[in-house]
Amino acid sequence: MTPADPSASAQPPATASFVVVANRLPVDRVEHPDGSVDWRTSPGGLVTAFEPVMRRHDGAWVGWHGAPDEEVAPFENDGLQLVPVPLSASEVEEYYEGFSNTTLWPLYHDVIAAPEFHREWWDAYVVVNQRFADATAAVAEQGAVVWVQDYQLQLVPAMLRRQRPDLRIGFFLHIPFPPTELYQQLPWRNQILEGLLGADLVGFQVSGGAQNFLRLVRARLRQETHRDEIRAADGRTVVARSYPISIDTAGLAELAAAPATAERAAEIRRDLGDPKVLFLGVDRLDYTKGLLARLRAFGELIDDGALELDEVAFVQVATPSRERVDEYRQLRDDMDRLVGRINGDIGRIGRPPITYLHSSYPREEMAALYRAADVMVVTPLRDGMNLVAKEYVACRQADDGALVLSEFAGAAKELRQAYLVNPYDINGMKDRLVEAMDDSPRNKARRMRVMRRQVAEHDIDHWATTFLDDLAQAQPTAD
Ligand code: ADQ
Repeated sequence: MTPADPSASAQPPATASFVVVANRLPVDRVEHPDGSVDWRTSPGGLVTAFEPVMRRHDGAWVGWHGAPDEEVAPFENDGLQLVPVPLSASEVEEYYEGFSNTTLWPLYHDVIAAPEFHREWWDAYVVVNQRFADATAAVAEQGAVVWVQDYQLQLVPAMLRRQRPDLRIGFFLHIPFPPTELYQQLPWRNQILEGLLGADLVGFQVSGGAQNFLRLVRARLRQETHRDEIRAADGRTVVARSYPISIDTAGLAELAAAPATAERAAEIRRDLGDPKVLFLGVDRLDYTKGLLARLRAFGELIDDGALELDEVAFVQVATPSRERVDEYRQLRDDMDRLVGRINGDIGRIGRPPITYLHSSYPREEMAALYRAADVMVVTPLRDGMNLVAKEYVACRQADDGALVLSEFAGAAKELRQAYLVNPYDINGMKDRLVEAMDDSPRNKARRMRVMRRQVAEHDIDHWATTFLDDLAQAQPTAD
């Protein structure tokens, strides 16, 4: 590996009393024409959530910086201590694209795509998890609080505890934790459960995930549980509980209310030919998001005459992701074909029914899109939470607009007043889209008001604070 010199000048942190551990650091590298390297904080919920805590304590963030085969020394960016963990190109393939995204991701999302099990991917997963644990152990001071994030790092809690029994360790899973029958397919099912049990507190998006985990711990590891508590083999108590993640509601609402956002929203509608009803989808291009069925339902509604081509438009934003994984390339081709067919078959000059966009947008543009849309369509086949649904709600200060939401998104547990759909039922989805569009303004306002209150009261800060408060209550750590 070649060393890269980060532009930041700060000294690496010797110790930190609060450490976030995630696959990726919250920064992207920017290379200037003169060859110098800079880092830009990547916008995202997690940075927003952790920043205040990291600033209050001597916080550090441990994660991969995004480029393979390269060592980067710890550095400071925007006041955050960042500790890069190196990955070789073959580790990116085997640990990240392989075990994380081709084994665990589909397995944890109801095996919508078939998970692949390869022993060498597992080996890489173990090696990389150990490296993350080592880097964390080196940066955490005595008795520090460590918060490990997501499915790429499920072995880190136990690896870390072995080296550092003095730490308070929390783990949060951003994706669903699968039903026991599916989970048991995993050849390394016990190792992962044991890895997670290294934490004092294991957090899930919804209570169903915590229940699945508790059942597996009882059945597979024969450990006693009482409500949400597990008596671990070493005598510790581990708590498994749900903490539904959320968004920076106030920040987004403020942005949505800005006059410039309103103007941009009006401009978007004008550019689309001023449709009477604008449908919007915003997703990563991922097979879990239910993109194909949703667009098929919309196309059929026009075909059936239930929607008038001249009166409606569908904007689907789908940012490509994980493009080196086969299933994702396949989905991209399938989407190209489907959108092409629908637009080709039923569109007219100046009236393509679907506007399909791959771009990534700044927050301002996202807020304008949410403000412009009459019906937000969020129809994943399975989703840990789905922040897009919450973002849309946060932007609807006039309590207008309608959210069509899959029952299989974690967000459906909180946003009960959405127009809920089973995304596998295309006819049902068609009915719900029409209902959401045609419902009276009064009904829409009633639904939106309740959802907006929910998202205002349960924002990202509430999520982080609740988790960390519960972690602080965890049994006292060893000296
Ligand atoms: P994701 O699967 O990535 O997250 P989601 O929760 O919807 O899904 O978050 C996507 C985020 O990316 C949203 O904040 C959205 O605004 C943003 N985004 C999407 N497309 C964009 C674009 N083109 N330009 C700019 N921003 C865009 C995983 C889990 C989810 C869980 C989250 C958080 O799969 O279930 O909600 O983590 O825990």
